[in-house]
Amino acid sequence: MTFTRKDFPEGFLFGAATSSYQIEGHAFGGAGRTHWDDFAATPGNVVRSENGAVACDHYHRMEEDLDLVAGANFDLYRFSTSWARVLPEGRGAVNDEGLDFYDRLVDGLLARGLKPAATLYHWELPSPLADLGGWRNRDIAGWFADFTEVLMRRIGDRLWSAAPINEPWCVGWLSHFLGQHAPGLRDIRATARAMHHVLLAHGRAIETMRGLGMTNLGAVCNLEYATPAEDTPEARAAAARYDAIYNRWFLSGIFNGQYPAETLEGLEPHLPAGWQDDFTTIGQPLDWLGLNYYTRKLIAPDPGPWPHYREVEGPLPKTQVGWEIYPEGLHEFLIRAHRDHARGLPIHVTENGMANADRLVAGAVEDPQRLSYIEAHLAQVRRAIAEGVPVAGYYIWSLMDNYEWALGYEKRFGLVHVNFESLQRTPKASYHALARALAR
Ligand code: IFM
Repeated sequence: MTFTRKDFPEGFLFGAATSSYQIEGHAFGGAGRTHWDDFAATPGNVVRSENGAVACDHYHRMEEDLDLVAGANFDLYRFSTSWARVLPEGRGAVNDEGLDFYDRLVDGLLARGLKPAATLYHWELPSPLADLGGWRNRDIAGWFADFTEVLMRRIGDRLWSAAPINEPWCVGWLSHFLGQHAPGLRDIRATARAMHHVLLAHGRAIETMRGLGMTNLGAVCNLEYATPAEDTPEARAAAARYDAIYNRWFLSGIFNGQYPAETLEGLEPHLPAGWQDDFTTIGQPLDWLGLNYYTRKLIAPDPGPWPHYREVEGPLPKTQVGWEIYPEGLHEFLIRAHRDHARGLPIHVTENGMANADRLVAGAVEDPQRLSYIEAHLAQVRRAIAEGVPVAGYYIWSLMDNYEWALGYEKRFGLVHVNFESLQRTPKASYHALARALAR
């Protein structure tokens, strides 16, 4: 490692991140069915039709996994909670076993001196709510607020931070326009509604948590840097449209009380009536902003229907999932998010990391590519801090190899290798290097 903890401001937080459906094992502990179980059971959606029924069996191995977080000298663990584990039908009857699980998780973190950073929703919508239209139905904001209340009455008193929804772009665009995530729709009207309702639900959850007296509440958005594929006005306009849909819709909605003009061009006719009146709820004051950053895209104009662009293969080195490695994009987004949206709020890099074709050889995993990736992105974080951006934390995706959604189990993002047959955990070289760099 080319850095240690001392190269960052006093109190800067280093963390590891995971999510419920990707690690817990949804077949265990009385969790209800989710739209990811349905999506994965439909041939062609997920590599080998794999699902999160067992995943890393974190449900039964939680203590061992929390020891791994502490063993790397992290300050914080970012986890998510499954709506369907707490409320198997999405509404109504509570699964006490599910609440007990998250209660033990929070206590286990505190016992190890780790800060619990919770995200309420990381994509596993209960199937009975999907039957009612899921994110297309405005009522989801109320259902989500009710889930928030049930869960946070139980664990909210001991959390270090909480955010309602992980990566609203994935909930809205990736799942309803591109059809690559559950529920797998490709429908512009569904997209517009999901893109709006996900922010409304975010706002209602913040209101609910404030009502319970909780503090340190934030939002977690994923951003992807858009580079024009050629030096033409058309390509620049296409990249700006991509940027508006991916990056600015959510940040502007939450912090600026409006949606970007380039997105309204295509989505406004499909938004629900009265959408402009929801910005007071959507814009509930926050205490921090979380950014998830991995890559950039080269964008070219396209004569087809709105949004009139297409992605072009880029020349930079790529990770196991084919994403170009472009650390400068993280610097750019930290500057932009501070200047245009968060305006002085602490910013946390809530996810950053890479998938690599890691192999266990003689009991060890050498992953120098991951170390370089982390070092390069941390260098951009330090650059932004030096330029006055209040970056307060950096969390690695992910603690361990896990279920990479439509890509199944073969893409390895973890600091810890998981053998998905035996479920044995083996810390990789990057884990050991981080543990040394973060030693107090
Ligand atoms: O695995 C995902 C995670 O669920 C959300 N952010 C990006 C990660 C890598 O694709």
